[in-house]
Amino acid sequence: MMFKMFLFRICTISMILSVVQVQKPLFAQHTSDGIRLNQVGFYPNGPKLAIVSGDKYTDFTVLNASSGKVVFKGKLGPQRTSQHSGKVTRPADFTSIIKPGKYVIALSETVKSAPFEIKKNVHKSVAQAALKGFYYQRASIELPEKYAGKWARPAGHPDTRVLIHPSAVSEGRPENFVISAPGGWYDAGDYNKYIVNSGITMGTLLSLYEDFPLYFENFNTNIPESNNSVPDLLDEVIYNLRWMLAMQDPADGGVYHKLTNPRFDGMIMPDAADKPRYVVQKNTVATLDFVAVMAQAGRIFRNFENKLPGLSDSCLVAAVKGWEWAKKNPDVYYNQNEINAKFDPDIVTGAYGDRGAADEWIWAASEMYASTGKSDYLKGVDLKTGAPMPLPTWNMVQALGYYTLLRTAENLKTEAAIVDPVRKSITAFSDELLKELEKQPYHTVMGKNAKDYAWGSSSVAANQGIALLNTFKLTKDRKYLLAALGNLDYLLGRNATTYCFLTGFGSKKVMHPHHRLSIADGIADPVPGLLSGGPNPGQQDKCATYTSKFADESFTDDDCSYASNEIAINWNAPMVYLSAAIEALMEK
Ligand SMILES: [Ca+2]
Ligand SMILES: [Ca+2]
Repeated sequence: MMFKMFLFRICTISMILSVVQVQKPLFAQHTSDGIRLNQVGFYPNGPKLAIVSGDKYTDFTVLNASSGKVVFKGKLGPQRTSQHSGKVTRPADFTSIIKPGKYVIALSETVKSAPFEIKKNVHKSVAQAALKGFYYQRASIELPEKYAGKWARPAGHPDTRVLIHPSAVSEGRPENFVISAPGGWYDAGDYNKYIVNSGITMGTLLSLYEDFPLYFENFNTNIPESNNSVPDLLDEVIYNLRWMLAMQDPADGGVYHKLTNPRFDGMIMPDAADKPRYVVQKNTVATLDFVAVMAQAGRIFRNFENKLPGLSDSCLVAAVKGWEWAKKNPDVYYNQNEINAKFDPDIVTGAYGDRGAADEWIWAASEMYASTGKSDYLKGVDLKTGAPMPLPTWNMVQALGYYTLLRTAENLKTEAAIVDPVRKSITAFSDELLKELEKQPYHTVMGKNAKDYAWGSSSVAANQGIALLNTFKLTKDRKYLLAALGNLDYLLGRNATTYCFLTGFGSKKVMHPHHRLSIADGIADPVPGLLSGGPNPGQQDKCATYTSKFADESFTDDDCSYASNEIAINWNAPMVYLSAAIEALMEK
């Protein structure tokens, strides 16, 4: 409790300090929360839109940020009304400014936006930071200042002496048998490592590489592996891949659900953590997620055999063994409450309990087919293309399989009967998103439906962007690309909360994510490059600092808020994908 009070005091002091700091910069005394825009900036050749809240203004100007000279005068577009709050907004379109520079939007002498940039490669630093965010999440390793800057820290959670939990006992691995499974990324604001959530995260990052391999030849994130002539995106992925490989029972191919403390660590740094760690029950969902990741990784690393000898083979062998285990054990589900009723110690960390594996079969089968060319893997798997495509989430991954079937169809000469319905499904999903875009209060497909503001809504926006980009690839119709860019604008500030959701970026920054590393390190700035979960009207954390219950505003930049302001690897991965893919496509 004392520790909590102490933290509270630090937060209060840093809040006062940040208020003082805000008053210093040139334009900040006039900076208005009423002008919402991508706070990072815009492409010279791209659309440029700000959203003005309220109905007080009819005109706007754009000023050169250093000279104050007016460079553009415009009329605000027609009024729109938020379906969530009933509040009105008007768009300010300044697409016609194509000259690179720093600008400010003004509604009056005193009501102005913070400065923003128009420049080429405007989101490259965003994409690099979002990928670097994974480096900061690395377990079991020291982060030296050379790579981590002021967020340098000693190693923690070595995970070289991990116990077999009684729920995970098998022949040759009795209770409390010791295995070694070091490395990998911390999952989120906590320090545990979950196979299911690693699944979608790895699939998203590996797909980014497969979709844009050339872009990553020149994409450096200043990590220890930056000069090894393997793309840094893949180096980062390998750090988690090697941990995942250690989570497979070598005797039978089944994969443990997670590597975890029984209870969450306190708000401490990793090197202060000393609780025992366990692997828990092998199950079908975790194993199929593992299979999909290993199949995809094995396929990609075939091209790196001289730099990473044997890695591709190890992944493909692990994938086949996992597939065989899942075939023999098709309905073993992780139920934490049941396990706790039967075994000790009780495990109360993130459950990631998923009671439906039909989507994991689709994803795993698609990856196995794509890596082996053997269509037998798809036999007997219902691709479920008759129903609307569900957006990827940690427990609903079939779209990851669709993207892979789409990506590899030409090379594999996949039967039209298989891939045509997949193409239709992805396109139908995007067309549904685009309906009535012109009526949306922030002119984004994100937020059209209240259900978009689920837990981790930022990842909904990013994953919608990925679906749109896949549709752009299919159709070459630029409207899908621009709608994806609109969701990136949403994440970087064009939203009802006024925040830029990626730590370290924007004029209105997230400063207090629910993230143990950022809370415990004593550094005012949070670890950079992490995507805050975003608005979630569930408000399950019951934090006292929410200022609105409206779905699109239900966010608080407070470290108590695990429901709206946590970070997580499965949210960061689509942010990396969206920002990097937009860079690759807009700068073509
Ligand atoms: Ca590298
Ligand atoms: Ca599932």
